[in-house]
Amino acid sequence: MEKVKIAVQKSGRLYEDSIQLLSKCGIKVKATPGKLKAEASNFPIEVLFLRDDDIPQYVEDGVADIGIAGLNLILEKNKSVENILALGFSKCRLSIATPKDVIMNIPKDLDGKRIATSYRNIVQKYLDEQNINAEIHELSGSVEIAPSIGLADAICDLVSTGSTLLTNGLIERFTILNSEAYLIGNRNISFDKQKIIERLLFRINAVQTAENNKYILMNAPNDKLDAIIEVLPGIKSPTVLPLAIEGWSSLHSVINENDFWNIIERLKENGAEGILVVPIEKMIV
Ligand code: PRT
Ligand code: ZN
Repeated sequence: MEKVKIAVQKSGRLYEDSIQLLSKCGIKVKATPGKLKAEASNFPIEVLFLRDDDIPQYVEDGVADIGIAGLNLILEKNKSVENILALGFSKCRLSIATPKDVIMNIPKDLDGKRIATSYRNIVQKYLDEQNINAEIHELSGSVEIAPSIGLADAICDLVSTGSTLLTNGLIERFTILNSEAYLIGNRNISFDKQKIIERLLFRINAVQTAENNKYILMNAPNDKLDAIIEVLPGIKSPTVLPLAIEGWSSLHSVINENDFWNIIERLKENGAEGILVVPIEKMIV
């Protein structure tokens, strides 16, 4: 039977979450250290372990059918691949930063400046869009030290906690891209492989939906039920079950992570008691 080849970073910031995603989808992959390939034992997929920089090219060429890489890298490499799905991990931003004595209030202040970066293409596109004339110095690493050694006035690099900028005396000025890991795919996938990828996407979707939702249970006096049901969304509507005590019910529902605290507060105000919140492992709607 045909197998889908998925390219995953072999070590680094994307590795753990990529493998964990497959595992949450019930796909068992036994990675042996130093080995380039691993086959899943219970799903028609083969994992190729590569440097993240090579993943877009391998997917374009069809050496891998799909792959996981950061949006920053995908856009910088600018290969002909399909961006299938945002995966929600390895979140970071690509930002312009400068030492504090450089005046930098609006992007146009970059005019005439030298910018050190490993993201030449993304930065050039940004400069063109903003009609800014600046010089790009391409560096493959340690971009954050460029201003202190006099190589550049500004840098454009990935930021997550901001501590690297802080230790190097740099201030984050403008974000030019918000990035996260994406699933990318080759543009000419056979019908059989497409079917396998659809099965994988179905599972990823169930995992993602579950992570964005919580199962909630609570008790309430029957005369408060209407008000509480008003607050609870649920997939269709909340489940209401009678408690052993006369005049009380138990309500079960699913709520979204985003309005979680709002809903809890309103439930309490409306007379809910003994509220339990439980993580959901998979959710198929
Ligand atoms: O060996 P290989 O080429 O495969 O790996 P790599 O060293 O090129 O990549 P890796 O593992 O460092 O990063 C892989 C991907 O993780 C990146 O392409 C991003 O999509 C994502 N990511 C998320 C990050 C960060 N957060 C991040 N903070 N990549 C790099 N950084 C670096 C940044 O460049 C800077 O040096 O961390 C520093 C800043 O971090 P803070 O926390 O101090 O702000
Ligand atoms: Zn890399």
